Amino acid sequence: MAVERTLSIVKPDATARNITGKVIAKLEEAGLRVIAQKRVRWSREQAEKFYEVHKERPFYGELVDFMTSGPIVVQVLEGEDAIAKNREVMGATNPEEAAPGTIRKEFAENIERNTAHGSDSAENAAIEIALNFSDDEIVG
Ligand code: FUP
Repeated sequence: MAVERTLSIVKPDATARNITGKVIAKLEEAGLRVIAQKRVRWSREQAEKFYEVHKERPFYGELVDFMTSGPIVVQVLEGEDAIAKNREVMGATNPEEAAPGTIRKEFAENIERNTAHGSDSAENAAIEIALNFSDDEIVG
């Protein structure tokens, strides 16, 4: 195991319901440290670029609509094995399949309005962090 960084997003369904603190508490309880954080609203261009890998998928347009429908909280998380740990505490993409106690099981509304994002690899984490934060915004 190594200390890693990953990009986390608390999505618009969570900001709308005023439960960002509850979501972030789950991350911290799992041993992840928030080393950068800001509440922003993405432009369409930002959301399209972030989810470019899903461009050909049928849900792409709706996903971009949703991610620009309200504010989000973007974060850099740091910790031992942070990428896998964050995905574990988020739970499966579809909340119906998510394990008990996970963020998506407890808070997600459905597969699209699923409360949290977490990078899926070290390569994507580096790309996604650079898309959302400058070096001087990551304060440890
Ligand atoms: P995850 O890594 O768990 O966030 O899942 P994916 O990268 O497969 O999907 C990214 C986002 O696309 C999901 F968080 C929600 C959305 N999505 C849908 O809206 N419908 C689907 O069938 C699959 C994903």
